[in-house]
Amino acid sequence: MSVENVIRSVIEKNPGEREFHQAVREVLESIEPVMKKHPEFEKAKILDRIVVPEREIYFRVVWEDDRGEIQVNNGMRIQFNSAIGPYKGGLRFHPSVYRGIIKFLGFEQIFKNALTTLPMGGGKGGSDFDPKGKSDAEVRRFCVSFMNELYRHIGPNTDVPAGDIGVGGREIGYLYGQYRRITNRFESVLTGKGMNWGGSLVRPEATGYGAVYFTEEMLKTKKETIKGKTVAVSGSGNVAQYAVQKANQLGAKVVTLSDSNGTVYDPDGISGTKWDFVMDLKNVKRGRISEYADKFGVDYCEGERPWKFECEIALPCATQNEISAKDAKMLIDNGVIAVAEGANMPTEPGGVDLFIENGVLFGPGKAANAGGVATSGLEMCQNHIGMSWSFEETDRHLHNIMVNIHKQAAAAAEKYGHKGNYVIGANIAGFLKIANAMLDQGQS
Ligand code: NDP
Ligand code: 2IT
Repeated sequence: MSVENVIRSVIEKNPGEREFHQAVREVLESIEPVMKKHPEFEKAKILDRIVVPEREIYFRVVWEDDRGEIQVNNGMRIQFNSAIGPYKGGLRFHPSVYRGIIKFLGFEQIFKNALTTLPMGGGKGGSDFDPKGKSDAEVRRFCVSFMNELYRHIGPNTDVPAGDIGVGGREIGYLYGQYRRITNRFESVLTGKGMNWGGSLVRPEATGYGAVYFTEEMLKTKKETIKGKTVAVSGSGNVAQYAVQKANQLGAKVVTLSDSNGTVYDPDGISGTKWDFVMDLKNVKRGRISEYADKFGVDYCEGERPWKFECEIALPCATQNEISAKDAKMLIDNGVIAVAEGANMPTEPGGVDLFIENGVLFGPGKAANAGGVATSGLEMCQNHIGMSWSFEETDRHLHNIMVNIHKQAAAAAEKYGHKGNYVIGANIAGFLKIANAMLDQGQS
């Protein structure tokens, strides 16, 4: 089938899964020139195959809340593609989770993981469970119940989940504890583990740091650096927190953070003890970002995103579709020169087009936020050899991987006549690896 026909069939066969349609369209439209050059892919029906998950697992998660009431949530794991390694990708716990979100994330993960150069296939999972406002005991009971089903589908050489929205160190701990109890095995079945039980240094920092390293690589092509630049960051979770830290370390000034309720704007910069306050607020107290504005007497914009504020660099680190075409226009009018997606698919297609048409350096999620999963790959590698590397060594690996992803995306873009277009470049470079692996392995 032609690219347009495959997209049409995906829409027909997966009704109502808007985010999945969006992710498929973006990848497939940019690999059209590759398909023209490689008739063998069309003959082997690579496109028809790549848009269908190898396996989808749906289950019921029943748990008891602190009042003794029974609660029921959905649970899922979508094992999308294992042509280059065991399924690998995070778990998302958020009320918005349904099949279309996990499928879009799993599909993106295939190409992202291929770009890291590490042997990891693509998968994603999650639940519509909302950890917000739940006690630790409730979160633990939920995680135990979730793992009671998930454990039979995962394994160190089969499928290795990790964190995503709503799943951080606390949740990975409860999930891992239950896996170990049920299976009687201490093995590399999850990443993002605690440092005393098989975790890797730099994994908590990796996605945010990686997004900033990627930004630096893009800026280098224009003989620019992040030093002295004003940066707008969205979100205030794991990815946002460490994007802010690395941007600060490299001499930039971060003026915004947000959550699903609103945005704080601090023209003096979110650094030093202010950054420490955010870490405590979000990771220990589990409070709202508006408390930052109360504490430091800065502006809080209820119900708004950060994109109206002047900045040279924008790092969307919250969630999908958080930069509309209108937001992109505001950013461009205010002089943005680089946008790197710490989140998965945070920019709507109209926004992506505007950035590219206007010469803004635009790093798509599957390249710019690949540092997280890459460091998960490094965690698996350390688990397999039974050793752990220092912070500096792991960070050096992460940095090299981000430089390499930038190189691969830039080279593929140039080769196919779209110099500087990292969307096309990342999609083509990732796709070629997967398509060739699928071809080599026959009709899997
Ligand atoms: P966290 O749960 O730690 O933080 C998520 C942040 O985004 C919170 O500030 C949250 O606000 C905000 N947010 C979540 N959903 C929405 C929404 N619907 N509207 C507005 N704001 C929202 O997650 P992470 O930092 O881990 O993940 C952030 C993004 O980065 C996601 O897109 C994820 O897929 C992506 N990513 C994460 C990686 C990782 O290693 N963790 C790796 C690669 C990508 P609130 O508290 O109000 O919900
Ligand atoms: O979107 C992502 O790449 C992640 N949430 C991280 C996945 C992982 O396996 O570390």
